[in-house]
Amino acid sequence: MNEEEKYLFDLRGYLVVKNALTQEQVKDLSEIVDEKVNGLEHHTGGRKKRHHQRGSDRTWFANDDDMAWSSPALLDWGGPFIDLIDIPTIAPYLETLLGINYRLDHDYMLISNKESSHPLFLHGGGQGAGGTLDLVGPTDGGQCYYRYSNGRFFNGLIAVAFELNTVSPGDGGFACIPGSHKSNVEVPETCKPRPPFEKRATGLPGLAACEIPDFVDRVTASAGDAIIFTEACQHGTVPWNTESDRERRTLFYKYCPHAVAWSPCYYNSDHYEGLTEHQINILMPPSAFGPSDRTSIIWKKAQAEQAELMRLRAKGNE
Ligand SMILES: O=C(O)CCC(=O)C(=O)O
Repeated sequence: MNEEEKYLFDLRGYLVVKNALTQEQVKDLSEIVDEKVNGLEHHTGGRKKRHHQRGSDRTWFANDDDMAWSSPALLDWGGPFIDLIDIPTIAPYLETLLGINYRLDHDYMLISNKESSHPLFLHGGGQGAGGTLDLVGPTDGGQCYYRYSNGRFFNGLIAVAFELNTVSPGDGGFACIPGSHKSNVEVPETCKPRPPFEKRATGLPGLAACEIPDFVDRVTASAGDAIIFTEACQHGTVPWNTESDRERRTLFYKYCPHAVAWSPCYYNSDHYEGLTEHQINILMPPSAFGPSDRTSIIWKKAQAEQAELMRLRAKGNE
């Protein structure tokens, strides 16, 4: 991360990393998304509708009988999705913004197209500015933080958003209030799109594209670019322009310092094949000790016990 990028990240709370993915990676990932998304089509009222999300913040299971740690994740799609855990074009940014012991907390995919045009819901916000409107604002214990001191960045959560298709001006997509990661004042009334989480119902109004204030940056990117942002920066999704023939396909990989956890579910590195030592460390559950020998013994044991349980259950079902 060069000096200009450090300056801009501190100033605005986000950066666009050009060509974070090679065109070959974009192609490989897109082909898998095509295959999986078609498989996920479901019917609503006689009309075929595409699921817009896969993976999750890992706060829910796909099935009631899912085992612990098996909440939906993009990593389950394997291959190039596993590679993204730790790629050389992104790793130096994560090290600078989070320190060397960072972990992947959760991942998900967002697809926007002609059929999906949700209102803007801004969330996040440094210094508690997200307030009670934030998803985890009332409960996060201050983990949505941004700080720079003694020449180091400190972030409670860093999102890496890989764009698989180009997002041009006017399309919609990622947007944020630059600098809001350092603001001390709550988001203005004009940007309060939804009531508190517990009072939400579907279809509540947010901000339509035409109502979005000028101080919100609508960020464009080319296929293969990655938008890196701190969750402390107020951000959200601008409704997709239904006139656009393009589809937005974004893969989010969200990282935090090793001692921090957002998701109540952890990855189980046994579920994925061919991981490097560094990838295993990045998937480790949280602790203030980082991926040390002491902590890995504990998690290896937990994973071995889960494997044994799966084996016994499978045997019981024979
Ligand atoms: O890129 C976007 O559409 C925003 C996604 C978002 O709000 C989030 O991941 O928290």
